[in-house]
Amino acid sequence: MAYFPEVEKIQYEGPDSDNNLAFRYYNPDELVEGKAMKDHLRFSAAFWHCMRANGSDPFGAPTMYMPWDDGSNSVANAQKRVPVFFEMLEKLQMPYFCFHDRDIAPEGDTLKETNANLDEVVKVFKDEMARTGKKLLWGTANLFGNPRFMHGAATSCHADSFAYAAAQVKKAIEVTKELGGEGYVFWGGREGYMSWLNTDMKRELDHLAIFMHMAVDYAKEIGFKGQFYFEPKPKEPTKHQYDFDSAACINFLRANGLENDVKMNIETNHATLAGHAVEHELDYAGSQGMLGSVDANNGDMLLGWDTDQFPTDVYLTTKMMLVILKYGGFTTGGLNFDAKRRRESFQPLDLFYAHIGGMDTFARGLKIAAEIRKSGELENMVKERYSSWDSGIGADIEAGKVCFNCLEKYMLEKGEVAPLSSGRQELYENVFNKYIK
Ligand code: XUL
Ligand code: CO
Repeated sequence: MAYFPEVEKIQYEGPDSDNNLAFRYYNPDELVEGKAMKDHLRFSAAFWHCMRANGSDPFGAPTMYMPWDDGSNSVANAQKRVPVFFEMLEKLQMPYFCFHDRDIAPEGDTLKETNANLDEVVKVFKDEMARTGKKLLWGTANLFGNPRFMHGAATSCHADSFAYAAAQVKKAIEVTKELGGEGYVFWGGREGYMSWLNTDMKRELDHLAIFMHMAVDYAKEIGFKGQFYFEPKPKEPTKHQYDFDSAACINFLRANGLENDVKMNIETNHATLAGHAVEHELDYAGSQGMLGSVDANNGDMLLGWDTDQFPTDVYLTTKMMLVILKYGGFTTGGLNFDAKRRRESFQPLDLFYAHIGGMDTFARGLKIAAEIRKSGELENMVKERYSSWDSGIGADIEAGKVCFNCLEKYMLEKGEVAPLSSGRQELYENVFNKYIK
């Protein structure tokens, strides 16, 4: 169409295709475990990375070639970006998108003006959504960019920053509802601290809980039915982010009575920064009944920051899909590409190569994960590893039938534990590898 004339709608052509503008694995209607791939994967593109990441870094100027953008901070320019984004979604067969309030519309001089700007751009989103049938996976608010949030937003030492953030999130939830959003994400931004010396941690954490409760209450008040998510990230921009990882976030939610209203949005690169593998983060959230959605990307093991690269590692996506399938798949959530092109990949066409790669890598991971599950080989090995819990003393412990006294008696009679079995990590890795085809 208008903005990407060199790209036709991307079609599935199969693994042997030589066409780099085709899917080799993502075949939206193909059934995997009885469900269409598109319904398993629920792909989403991030407006901020696609339309606003200009390629600048701390050492260099913007590099991205975006001929549709006049570079100004006007509402008209913000509106012009929207159909470009939707043309990209259409050509990629991408069913969902996500946005931050400040990515889609510029701030004005007052909150009132800023809200009015947002409304003007939201109108264009509504039109484009109606025209294309694309849907909003989740919305969120940028509570970290403006200097008024330099000390944080909900956890700021300044009450006014908290109040502004609340007003901003109120509006962002309203807009998300207006666009039929299926979720709303809290990501800490600057909800953390740099120096312990100047920080009242308990007070900040209490404020964060008050803030999230207000958001949840307001959503109920206006009838917003979308799912709330909390997105962990251990550092960057602050040294100690309160939303460090799944375990820390879930502890915070439970400690503050938010566990029934908020699930987790797990991002691969954030898991890595926390010193975890993403499958660990997903499984932790899933095991607690809180696996909601995924920000799909990849970091660079040699760089210690949030590089937000597109995922191209089939081992990674296979493990991710194994966890996601294990917990029954997505309901409200999906795979949102919170990923951007490298600054050297500056041409519009690179947006397509980037997303095609990410989509294909997840589709391939899904198919391999389904094969692994179908064979039951790995599952049976794990089951066998824990078999001492299926009968005898193990089953009694799990059933809560025994106490320390009984276990002492049992062990005094037995004298020593039964022979242990090998962990066979290398065998597990070999078996897993066997399926990567
Ligand atoms: C930041 C990040 C955010 C959240 C939404 O690292 O991942 O884009 O996904 O605010
Ligand atoms: Co993210």
